Amino acid sequence: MKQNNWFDPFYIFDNLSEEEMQIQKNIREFCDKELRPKVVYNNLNYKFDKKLFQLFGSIGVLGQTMNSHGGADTNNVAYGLTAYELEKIDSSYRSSISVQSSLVIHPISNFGSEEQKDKYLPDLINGEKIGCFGLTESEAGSDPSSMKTTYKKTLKGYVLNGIKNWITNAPIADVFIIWALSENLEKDSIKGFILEKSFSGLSTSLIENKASLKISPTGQIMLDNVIVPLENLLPKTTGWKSVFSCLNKARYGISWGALGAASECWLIAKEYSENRIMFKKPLATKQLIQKKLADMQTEINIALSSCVLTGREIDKNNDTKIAVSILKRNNCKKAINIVRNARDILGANGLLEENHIMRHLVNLETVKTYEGTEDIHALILGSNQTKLSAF
Ligand code: TGC
Ligand code: FAD
Repeated sequence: MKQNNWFDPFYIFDNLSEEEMQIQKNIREFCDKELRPKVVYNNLNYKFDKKLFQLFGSIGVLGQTMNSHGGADTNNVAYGLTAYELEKIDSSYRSSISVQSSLVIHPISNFGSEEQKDKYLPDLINGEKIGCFGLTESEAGSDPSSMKTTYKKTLKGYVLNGIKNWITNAPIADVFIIWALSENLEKDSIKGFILEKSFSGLSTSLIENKASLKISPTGQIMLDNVIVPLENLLPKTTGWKSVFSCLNKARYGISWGALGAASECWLIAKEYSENRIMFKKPLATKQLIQKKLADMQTEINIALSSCVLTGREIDKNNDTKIAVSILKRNNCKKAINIVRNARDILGANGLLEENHIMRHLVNLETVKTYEGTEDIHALILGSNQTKLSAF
């Protein structure tokens, strides 16, 4: 009989395959060496080093489930574990690999032509090129179909006009996946395009003073009569479900990542409470503190189990979009509560940057918002159950 392990009561990590365990170990070592020592400084200074993408590429975490063009060909549980380890350090790092893998490499590999795949995927996978995904606009967030960005067909290709807002990596990107509607803004006319930084009429700006996800550069993309060659249309998109297939993949990674942030803060709070003497005894001897730790352990482990189950179903190519909505909504909500309680256990010390918790807390405000807010996922689940839309 295996011995009970307080950290892994369901034997989740114990039951991973050898390869999954090795990948998790490698990513954890990479994070401890390359990311953890600089994260507090980089966060205070809004600093994202572009060269990190080459490092991410070299350890195989960009497009890691791809089995061509240099992808590491891992399964989806390994991809989840990668997101979990990266977000233990900071949600910004997980965001950068999520966007590149799920929102840039995935649409090119699934909806692109062979020429597009050969041209763009190798450099996106090895980290030489940085990608971004432009769906959201100032007045089209939860409802992207209200977008105003348009394409117009010409003899040579397409002309794009519009402004995308709140786009991860936009200010540092080389490759832009842009979603646009035809000039009459008909919802079903949605098409995806691959744009390059050098295209005339394309410019970006940085959103300054963002109080959350400070390491990750977020910005706007301005498209002023940008001429996009015919061969840069993503030819195999089939309407909105193609757009949403990218979001499903990103939301799955986010579900694991949020648990990474939560686990990190849980363990920081546990250790602190074991060492902090108050009322002449360690805080960890107090029932109220133990209840908080028990709640953290419970929510994290139940959520992790569901993440593994969902990853296994994705690997079987089963439809998991509802499972992913449940996970994205639940794990972000639970993670933010866990991190808030961890902050509480550290008292005033919980407010210090070097204790990491406040940074995770404010980051999770972004994570809870992007890729469908908590309430939008509630409405997705409600309409799926009742077949009645409440949007
Ligand atoms: P609706 O009419 O329900 O659906 C249109 C078509 O799409 C299909 N579909 C899906 N397919 C695959 N996966 C999903 N999750 C799908 N959801 C819907 C659907 O079956 C239908 O197909 P068909 O064949 O009948 O045409 O679409 P709607 O316009 O009513 O939209 C529904 C809603 C509100 C759920 C959707 O707009 C939504 O998810 N809104 C949230 C917006 C959002 O998540 N934006 C994310 C932007 S990217 C980002 O935030 C990146 S953050 C960086 C990072 O990830 O780290
Ligand atoms: P809104 O849609 O205006 O929602 C505001 C509030 O109203 C929310 O609480 C919401 O739940 C609620 N609400 C909305 N509709 C309803 C309804 N029908 N019923 C009840 N309540 C409702 N987008 C990209 O395309 N690419 C990116 O790379 C990207 N990166 C991002 C990075 C960051 C740091 C952030 C913060 C956002 C990013 N986004 C990106 C945008 C993100 O996807 C949107 O912010 C998100 O979809 C929510 O849209 P919104 O901010 O316009 O909020």
